[in-house]
Amino acid sequence: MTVQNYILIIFIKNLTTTQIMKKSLLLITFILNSSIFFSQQMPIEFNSSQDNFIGFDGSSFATRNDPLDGANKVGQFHNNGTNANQGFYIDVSVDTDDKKIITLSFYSFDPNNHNILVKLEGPNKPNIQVKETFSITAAQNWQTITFDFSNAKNSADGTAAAASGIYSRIAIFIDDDATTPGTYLIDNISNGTTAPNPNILDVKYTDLVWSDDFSSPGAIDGNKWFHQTKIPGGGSWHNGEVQHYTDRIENSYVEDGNLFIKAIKENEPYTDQGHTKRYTSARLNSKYAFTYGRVDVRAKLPLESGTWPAIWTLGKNIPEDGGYWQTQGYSQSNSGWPICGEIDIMEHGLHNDNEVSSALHTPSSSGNTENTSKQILDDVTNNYHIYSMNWSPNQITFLIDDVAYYTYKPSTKNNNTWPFDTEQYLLLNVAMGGYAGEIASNFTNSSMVIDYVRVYQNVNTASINEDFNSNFSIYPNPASDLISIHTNKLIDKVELYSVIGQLVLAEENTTKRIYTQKVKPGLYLMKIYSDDKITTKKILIKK
Ligand SMILES: [Ca+2]
Ligand SMILES: [Ca+2]
Repeated sequence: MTVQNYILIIFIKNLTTTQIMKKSLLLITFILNSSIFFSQQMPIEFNSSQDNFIGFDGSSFATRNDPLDGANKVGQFHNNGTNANQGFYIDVSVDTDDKKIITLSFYSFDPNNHNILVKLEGPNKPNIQVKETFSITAAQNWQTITFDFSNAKNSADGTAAAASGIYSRIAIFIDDDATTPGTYLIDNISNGTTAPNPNILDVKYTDLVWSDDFSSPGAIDGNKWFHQTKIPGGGSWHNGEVQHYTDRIENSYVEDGNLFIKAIKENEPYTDQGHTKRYTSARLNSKYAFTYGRVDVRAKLPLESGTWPAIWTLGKNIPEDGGYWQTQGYSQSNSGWPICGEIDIMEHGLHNDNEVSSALHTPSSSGNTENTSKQILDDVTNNYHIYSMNWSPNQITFLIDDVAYYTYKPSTKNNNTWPFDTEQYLLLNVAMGGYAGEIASNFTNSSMVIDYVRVYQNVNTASINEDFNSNFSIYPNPASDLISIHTNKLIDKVELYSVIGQLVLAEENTTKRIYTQKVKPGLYLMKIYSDDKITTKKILIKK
């Protein structure tokens, strides 16, 4: 390449950039519209703030509790009666190719006859509608109304028009053609598709990369575990806990294939680091840290009042004086808790007996326990349960006995909501008192008993990569309103980029159908994220 040609290319690039700048405002508006549009799927259950209808011509919408079930959220639809065509709409993707029946649950406070007209709108096709007139079987109760869109009518001229393809908006008219004021409730607007399971694992980690099965009796394995014993400043552990953590074999040892972390009420108060305490226990740090993967811990738990067993992780960069990774030089002064991130795989002692909890601590929750869920189990002291955490780049899912029960997946991931793209290490401990409450006066000792700790990742990526691209095909190509992805892999995320590198569409579901009605014609690159890997496909959108 000559210098002159080089300059010419820079000139062309600059020109293109200027043109892009002029269009950027339009493009951003387009992207925002797209993301709002594509985020909404059937069924509409009014549990999300996105399930928000817009009333027009004197109608108004709100969400409220179901009068018959306070735990259920429903939509409240109000007509003020000033206009015979008043109604409500929501932008939602409705695919009518497979299923042409729409049902909704309707609740009337009055016993009168009503009609409901449901209209499906565009894009780029005639609006169609179905109107059902019905009597109220029982006032102040729910009944299901069914709309068959294989016998729909063209909204413009009333001719027969069966639904086909994907519609982008549902409009609902209650007492269409009448100026009847009234307030009604609607729930479960469905076309037979099921809501995606929020707890589905997006990545399955299968390669054992680190573990301890606790098969050698005696002291814990010092190659794998570190005794964290140094008291934080002030002479007490956090949260008002009353124990010393020690490296004595009385407080942590391996026996019968299990690790015992034993909290003890000492006969003679125990003095360490100049502080005398009545209770001792152990707090282990793993000498292994990792980013993403699955952790399985099979354990039995102490249940006595005031005991607080925990299986959890902290960021390796936490500046905690006396923590293993701090002693190894990894501490960063600007990564104090909760900036370092904390993943609580299992805690017991904070709720009812046999009620365990999982939680995340991040800067966005100011360290508070906002992102949390709990489960009541069967006899956590005498029965082993497997406490697991599945941590991918997209979500952290908690499982008990291989059943997923809680997923943390913030829609916006940044340092505040998601300090989880760097290494975390494991902690195992039994605290006493503090948030776990008063210790019973007759407490003597009690143990968390751990059969194994296992960490899985996907390490055999080299062999997978060769075949990885061939696991995915997209069709049709060129595409118009819909791109289907053929694969038997789980999909974490799909992104569509224009040839100038602008993100025009992102889908974080595990969907294999990508709706592109609002994507302009042109050549695009589709990035498919799966199993921590990315494959890129070219796709032409034609209209
Ligand atoms: Ca509902
Ligand atoms: Ca074992």
